[in-house]
Amino acid sequence: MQRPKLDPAGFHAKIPLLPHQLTQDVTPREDVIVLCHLGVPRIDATSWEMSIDGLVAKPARLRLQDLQRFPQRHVQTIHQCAGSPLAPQDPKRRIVNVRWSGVRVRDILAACGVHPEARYLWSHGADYGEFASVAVECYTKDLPLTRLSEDVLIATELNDEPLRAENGFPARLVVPGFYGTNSVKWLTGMTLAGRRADSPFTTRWYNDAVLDREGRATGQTVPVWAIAPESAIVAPAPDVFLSLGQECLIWGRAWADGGISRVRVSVDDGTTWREAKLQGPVERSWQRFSLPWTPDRPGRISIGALATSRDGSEQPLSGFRNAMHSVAVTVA
Ligand SMILES: Nc1nc2c(c(=O)[nH]1)N[C@H]1C(S)=C(S)[C@@H](COP(=O)(O)O)O[C@H]1N2
Ligand SMILES: [Mo]
Repeated sequence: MQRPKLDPAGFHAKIPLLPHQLTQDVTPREDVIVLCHLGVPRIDATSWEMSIDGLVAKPARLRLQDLQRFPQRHVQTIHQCAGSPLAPQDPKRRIVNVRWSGVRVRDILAACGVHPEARYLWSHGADYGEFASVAVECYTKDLPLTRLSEDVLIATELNDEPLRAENGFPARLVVPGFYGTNSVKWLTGMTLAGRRADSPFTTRWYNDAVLDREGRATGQTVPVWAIAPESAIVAPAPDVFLSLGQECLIWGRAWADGGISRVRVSVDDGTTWREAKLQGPVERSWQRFSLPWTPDRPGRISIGALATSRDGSEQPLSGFRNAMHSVAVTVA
């Protein structure tokens, strides 16, 4: 396929919502984050096609009408950017919760006959150019085949409408529970392989240092795949005035790959913690947590929340991309 025009070309991002603005359970399409390392390819849907190759019995080329022959699936899920690959542990809180529709990658691969020695699925995007002074042939990511659960989709719709160009029109990968970086937009192809992909976005960036118990680097790395437990406070909003002795509701969103089992809230800088009420999840969505609170001392108060995932891992206080979110309010 000929390279599509990029408009704009180069890094392009829009992060429309801050945590206190995440008031809607499903984020409207116009408020969905946009994160493009290389630019926004403008693709003509009528000539779009993607390839499936590598360790398969029957390589394939698929057009949009071929995708439509597979059963249509939907998934409601958290969609989170892991942050800048140049400052990977800076908390950025680029999160939304949306509904994707499309076809299962599993169904497509079943029709191609995957060889038993295949271990990874590489996905390629139509974007190309330069990121952080590194020349990039195309945006490529990988994921382990064991992760191809039922809700890994080639999506053509976001919130029941066609994708916007910035979000991957006409077709993109969606890996619910994995950080957004893995969900390759503007798909041009997928390759079945026995090893990880050697793209700058799989080797040079998006690998976290593994630390030992004392927090020292071990020299090992892990790919930025599964979303770590995290929570964000929606209300109260930062810097609001609250009345002494008057009850208010602290509430927010919490999420992790595999779901959250508890959220604790502190209003005294972590000296004491109280258990919040936790809902959900609905499918792979974020979960709502809430705790009624009656401010009992005047002054500046910081509210913090920490989530624990169902597999028992805890959101850290600081130092990591999923570090605690806190909100300072004034009680008068
Ligand atoms: N082809 C391609 N896919 C991509 C990217 C990209 O730059 N190129 N950015 C990734 C990153 S870092 C994120 S967070 C998500 C963002 O998806 P969105 O812009 O639809 O919200 O897309 C991912 N898929
Ligand atoms: Mo991202």
